[in-house]
Amino acid sequence: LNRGRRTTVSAESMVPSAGDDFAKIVIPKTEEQRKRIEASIANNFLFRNLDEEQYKDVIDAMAEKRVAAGEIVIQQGGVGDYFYVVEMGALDVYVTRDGVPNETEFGAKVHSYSPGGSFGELALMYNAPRAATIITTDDCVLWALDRVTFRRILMERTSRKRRMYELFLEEVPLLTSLEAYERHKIADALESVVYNEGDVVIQQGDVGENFYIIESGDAGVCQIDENGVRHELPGLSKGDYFGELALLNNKPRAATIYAKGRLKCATLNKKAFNRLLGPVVDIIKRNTVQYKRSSKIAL
Ligand code: 1OR
Repeated sequence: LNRGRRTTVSAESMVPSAGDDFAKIVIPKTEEQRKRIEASIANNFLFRNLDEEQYKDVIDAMAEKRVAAGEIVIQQGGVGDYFYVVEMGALDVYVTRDGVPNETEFGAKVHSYSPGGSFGELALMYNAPRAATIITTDDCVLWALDRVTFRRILMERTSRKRRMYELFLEEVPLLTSLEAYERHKIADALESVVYNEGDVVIQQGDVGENFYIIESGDAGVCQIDENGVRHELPGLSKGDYFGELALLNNKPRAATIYAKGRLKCATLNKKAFNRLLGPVVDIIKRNTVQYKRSSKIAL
């Protein structure tokens, strides 16, 4: 790591491509660098569902940036140039807000990033000033994606998804205490699944993989007790969530959830659930007390 020296993004070459009216940015890379990028974006939702060409274009355009601990990567109010993915190291996010006391020169610390995280998309998406300051707390290896490539390949899907889930997530009671930006990150990770009358969403006794929020429709809940007797429990409807218990407790599914008519759910996998719902996990845990009352099996 070139400690103490301001790092720059290495020079890029423009390769005109047949049939396109833009020149793709291609920064030459070793096979080893490509592998490191692939590992860094493997679990990042913004890179999900890219076709082969888009995936290649993104990797071609990325620039390796090594930044020593204690450096500012993004300054709030600045102009957006790059979107970043973290390969190694850690960074803190600070925001100054009107009326909120400033704990540091850069405001209050609101978040941190670790390997696999990404940031800097907002200014590129909305042509807005940088919304936060981001400072390395450790020597970092970052991958920087230029604004043009970000907008061409990653922006459409990201903003479409954030818009699609925005109104819905605002109305989910569990999530009202979150910052709008935290709900955007949840939107990035959500996947909608549709079920038809009678379809089983969760089977009692199964291993828990996903968390669900009902976008539309109704779900029935039933439980088989120790004697094999089936009990129908209070049902769930729009804005309700389920599937959290097995994820929280690492236990088998405690009930069966099935569709009553057409049911549409937004789902998060276990990793995203843990990462994105951390700020409301106390509310979720408090709410599980209600199950203890109606459950027909020991929880
Ligand atoms: P950017 O291009 O504006 C700063 O550059 C980046 O910090 C921003 O994109 C996001 O990727 C990232 N509010 C706004 N931006 C945030 C936040 C944030 N956290 C990370 N970034 N909040 C923190 C939510 C936990 C809301 C604070 C009010």
